[in-house]
Amino acid sequence: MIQVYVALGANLSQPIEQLNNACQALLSIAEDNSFSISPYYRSVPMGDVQQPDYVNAVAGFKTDLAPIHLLDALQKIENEQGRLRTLRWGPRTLDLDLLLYGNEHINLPRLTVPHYGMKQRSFVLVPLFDLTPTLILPDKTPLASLITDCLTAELQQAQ
Ligand code: A4P
Ligand code: MG
Repeated sequence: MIQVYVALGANLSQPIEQLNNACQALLSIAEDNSFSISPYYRSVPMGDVQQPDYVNAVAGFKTDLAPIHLLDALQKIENEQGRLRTLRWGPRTLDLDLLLYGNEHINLPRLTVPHYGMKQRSFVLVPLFDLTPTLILPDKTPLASLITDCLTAELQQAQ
């Protein structure tokens, strides 16, 4: 059984309800008693598209599903909650990104793990830290140091 982490994001059609529904669906694919969910955070949209604020969270659970089957299951949940794929980085009812699959590095045409953007996104790092503050990423970076880097990157040096 593998410990996995999934990022949840929504900014359309009652985002909090979207996340609540997604949790129910994820619970049904998680091994018994392994599911946990971070607090929900409101975050400003990343990227240039004008769109409503997001609600973001991270879920952790254990699974026997192979990586690509887990991705299939996540995309099925997205589709069931009315996800339309239009604009890249555009608004969505539900986005489920596979952040970590144990300590594995995965490079398949449909799946890159760790998720390519996770190290720069405070709306992913902070809820992940809520679940597992001592986490070390597969490349041996401590999660806590990524959060410090992310904060520092938001400040500009004056001189
Ligand atoms: N894919 C590859 N690796 C993965 C993975 N680890 N997890 C492929 C999930 N999917 C993965 O994703 C496009 C393709 O990525 C999938 O078909 C899958 O095979 P998508 O969900 O269809 O498209 P997308 O989400 O629009 O693209 P992308 O690049 O994944 O967008 P992001 O990075 O998810 O960003 N601002 C805030 N504040 N909060 C947010 O949550 N999210 C986005 C979307 C933009 N701005 C945001 C937020
Ligand atoms: Mg996505």
